[in-house]
Amino acid sequence: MKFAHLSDIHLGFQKHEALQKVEQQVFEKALDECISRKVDFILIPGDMFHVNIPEMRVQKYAFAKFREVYDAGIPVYVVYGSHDFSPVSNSVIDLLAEVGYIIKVTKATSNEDGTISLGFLVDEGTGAKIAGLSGLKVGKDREWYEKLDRNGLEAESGFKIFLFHGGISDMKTDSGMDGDHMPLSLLPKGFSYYAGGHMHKWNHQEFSDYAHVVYPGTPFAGYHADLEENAKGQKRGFVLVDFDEKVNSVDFIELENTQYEIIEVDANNRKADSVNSELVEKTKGIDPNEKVVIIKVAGELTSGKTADVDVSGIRDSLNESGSLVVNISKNQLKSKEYSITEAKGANKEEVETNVFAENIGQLRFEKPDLVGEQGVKLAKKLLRELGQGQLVNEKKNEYIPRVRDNVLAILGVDKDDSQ
Ligand SMILES: [Mn+2]
Repeated sequence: MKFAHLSDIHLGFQKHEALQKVEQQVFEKALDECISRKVDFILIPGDMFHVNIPEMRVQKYAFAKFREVYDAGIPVYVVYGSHDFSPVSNSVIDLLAEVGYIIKVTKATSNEDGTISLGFLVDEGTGAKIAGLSGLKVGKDREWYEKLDRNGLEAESGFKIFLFHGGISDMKTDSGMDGDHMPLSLLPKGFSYYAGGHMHKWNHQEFSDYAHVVYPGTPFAGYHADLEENAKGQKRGFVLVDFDEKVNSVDFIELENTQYEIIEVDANNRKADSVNSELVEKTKGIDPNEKVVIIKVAGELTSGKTADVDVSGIRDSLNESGSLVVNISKNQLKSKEYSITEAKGANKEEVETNVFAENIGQLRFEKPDLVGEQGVKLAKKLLRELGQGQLVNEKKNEYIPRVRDNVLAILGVDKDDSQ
């Protein structure tokens, strides 16, 4: 007998059309694999969707695929994740459960003494007993697990699977995106398999009272950092488990997603010009066609502004060379000469004025309007204008020129000069 374990699919996460396609393809490939390998059931412990109600495009292909799985007679057991759950509203998972394509595992009852009991669900085809807890928003999980009546769960005999969504400190990896963790000891002991969700990297470990604790990780990407990991060679896929009275094997089934190139530039103690030329040089050295290109510039420039590291030209040339998507990260780029000093104030207005006043001294401009008190006034005017939202009934192609023209007027720049 065998089952598949998938998690953190995050359907609907991708915003770029090319990546949305990959996201859908990987998901469909994973479930096609489950069908063709004739698994007895599928486990999905959370974050199947990136939000509780994803856009209709995503719901449509998810329903179509789960319908195929249903028609193949394969039950799908799920618990909620932290992303596809909402405490105040329904989730698309509720709809999938309502039509019978998936089965929600959590059968919790609160006892008078404040503890929580969990019931088992028995998979008809195999007799496997399944219990589990959904992931909740940060901090709440632990409370639930602390109240959990573990004795009842541990006393049950047979082949038992525990589904959970959350980080386990004993399983911690180097990845910084893991968030909150709880100790493994909060989970009931003696289960045959612990099907985890939440951590985005494939991880399988064995402990004395916890036979197999497994995270398949995301099959593609559910955070921006996942794409970067992929570019660096992180394998993605799902887990296939062979079992009878106990687990016989746990295999990682790799799924291809897309191709990547990553360019990293260390800007530490350098000038923007030299960083720019390294970027151009490194860009020439890659073949971006049909690939996701990730560019990371980090470190502290000796002088100039971080905006002097100019990536727009590189983005254009990569796009022209047929790259699928260009992701540029300058979040960790700083400059020694120009760094924003924090400032305090009694209200928003005062904070803004003080931030500008504190920092404007760093600018070296000839024009008197751009420095000193005049400069602060101008900056505040610009901020007010740029902070304006789109009006009701205003189209984007009306909104953008409106704000742009007003800003140019404030700067005293002729509209035609700026083209
Ligand atoms: Mn996740």
